[in-house]
Amino acid sequence: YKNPNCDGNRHVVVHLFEWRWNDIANECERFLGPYGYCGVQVSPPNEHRIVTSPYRPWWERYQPVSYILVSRSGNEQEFKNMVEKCNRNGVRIYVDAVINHMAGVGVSGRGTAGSYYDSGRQDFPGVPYSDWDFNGRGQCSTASLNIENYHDPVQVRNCRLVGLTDLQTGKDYVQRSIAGYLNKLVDIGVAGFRIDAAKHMWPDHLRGILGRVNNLNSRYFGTGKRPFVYQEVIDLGGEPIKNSEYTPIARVTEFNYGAHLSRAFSKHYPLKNLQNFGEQWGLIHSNDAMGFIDNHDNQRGHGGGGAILTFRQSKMYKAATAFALAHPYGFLKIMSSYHWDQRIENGKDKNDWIGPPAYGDGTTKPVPINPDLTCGDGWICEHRWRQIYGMVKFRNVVSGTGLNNWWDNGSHQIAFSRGNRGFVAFTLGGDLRTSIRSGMADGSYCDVISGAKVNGRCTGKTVSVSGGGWVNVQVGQSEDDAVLAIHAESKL
Ligand code: AAO
Repeated sequence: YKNPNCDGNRHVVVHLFEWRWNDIANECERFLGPYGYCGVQVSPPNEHRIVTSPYRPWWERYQPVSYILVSRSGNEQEFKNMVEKCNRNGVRIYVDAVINHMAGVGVSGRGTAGSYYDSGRQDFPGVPYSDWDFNGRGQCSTASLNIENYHDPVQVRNCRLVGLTDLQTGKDYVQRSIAGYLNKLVDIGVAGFRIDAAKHMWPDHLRGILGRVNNLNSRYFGTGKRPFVYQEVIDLGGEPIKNSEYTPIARVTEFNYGAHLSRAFSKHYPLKNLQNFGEQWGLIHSNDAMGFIDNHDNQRGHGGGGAILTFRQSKMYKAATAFALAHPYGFLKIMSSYHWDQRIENGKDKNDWIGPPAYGDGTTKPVPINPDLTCGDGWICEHRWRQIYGMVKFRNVVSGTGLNNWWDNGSHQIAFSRGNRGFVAFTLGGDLRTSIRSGMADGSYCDVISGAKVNGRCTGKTVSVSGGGWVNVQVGQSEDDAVLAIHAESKL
C-alpha cells in the first residue's frame, strides 16, 4: 500500500481541494500531465450532508450520507470521465475516503444524491446502515458518547469524533459496505486512498477493510497492483496513539514534517539546522511518510493547526515548499487552496468554515485560468505557481539521487546538491552572493525559481557553473524569492 503507483517518472501529488470533477479532468490534460505531477487528491466523492448553517461549509463533505458518487464536485459520470482523462494523461486520482463515520448526530434530511438519512436514529438507508452498525454505550464510555480525552485510546477509537456517528468498523457487514465503496472506486480506476480520521479506527479494522479491497484496475495499472494508501494520523507527540501503530499497514501523514519546515522557514531557528532533517529529527521513515507543508485542516486552524505556513505567507511558503521538493524525504503532497477572508477573533478564525468559491445557490464555481497560468475567481492554485511547479519538475529530474555537498553559512543560508542532477540554495538572512561547490556539470543553467527554460532560453536568472562544479550563486535579500534552483534539464 506504500507505492503511489505513479505513471513514469512522476513524484508529487496535489490536493485540488473542493475542485469539481470537470475542472480536475481539464487540469490533468492541460497542466498536471505536461508539468509532471503524479496525481491528485480529490475531495470526498460520496454523498454527503448539505449544511445550511453556516451556509455550505467545506466540512459538510466530511459527513457522509451514503457511498453514492454524487457530491458537491459532481456526479458519478463526471467522476468516471475525470479518472479516465487523468489516467490517460498519466495523472493518478487518490480519493479522500471518509469511512470512520457518517454524518453528525441529531440531524435528518436528504444528502447530495437525494438519499434520506436520520443521524439522530443513526439511520442511513442509502448504504444502508442502521443503529446497530454504530458504536454506542457498549463500546464508548463517555457520557456524551464523544471523544473527550485524547489520552484514552479506546475513546479515540470507539467514541464520536466531534459528534460524528461512529461506525463499528470491526463488524463484518460494515467492513463489507466500506470495501464495496472502495472497490467501486478501484474498478473505476483510482490509484489509492487517503484514509480520513485513521487515528479513530483500530489498526486491525483498517487491515480488515483494506484486505477486502481489490487490486487496481489492470486496464491502467497492470496486474497485481495494490492501491496506494495514506492514513490520516495526527501524531505531534504527547498522545498515546502513535504513527508507528499505522506505519506497518500503509503510509501515514507526517504532520511533524510541515510543522518543522514551517518553523524553520519562519526563522524560529537557523536554516543550517536542517542539515540532518528527516528521520534524525524523529520523523517516521521516509518510505512510510506522506509529507506536506499545510493541509486543508491546519491552513485554517483545524486538526493540528498553529504556525503552519500557507499561501498567505507566500515568500516563506514557496521557500519551504522548494526545500521540501528539493530534499529526498518522503512522498509529497502540495496543497492547492481557495481564498477566503479570515476573521481572527481571540486567535481563532471565525471564517474557518467558508466553502469553495460558489454561486448563490451553493454550486461550486469552475476554475478559470489566466494567461500567466495562475487561476482566477478566488482559486489560489499554489500548484501553478512557477516556483512550485518548477520544483516539482526538479524533484522528478533528481529522483534516485542522494543529498550531497551540504553548505551553510552557519546561520540562515544553506545550499545542497542532488547528485549531479540538481542544486538548490536558500537565504533567509542577507544577500547570498558566493561560489558554492555542487555536483553539476559546468555550463549555463536556467534558475527554475525566477523563471523557466522556454524554447532553450531562460526567462529568469542564468546561473553559471564553472571550475568543476562551482555554482555562482546570486540571491539578494530583497528579491521576490529566497531560493535559486538549477537541474540537469534546465541546462542551457
Ligand atoms: C463539524 C463541526 C463540528 C460538529 C461536527 C458534527 O465543525 O462543530 O460537531 O461537524 O456535526 C472536518 C472539520 C470538522 C467538522 C467535520 C465534519 O474539521 O470541524 O466538524 O469535518 O463536518 C482530529 C482528528 C482528525 C481530523 C481533525 C479535524 O484526529 O482526523 O480532528 N481530521 C479529518 C479531516 C477533517 C474532518 C475530519 C477528519 C472528520 O481532515 O477535515 O473534520 O471527517 C488534536 C489531536 C488530533 C485532532 C485534533 C482536533 O491535535 O491530536 O487527532 O484531530 O486535536 O483538533 C496541537 C496538538 C495536536 C492537537 C492540536 C489541536 O497542535 O499538538 O495534537 O493542537 O488542534
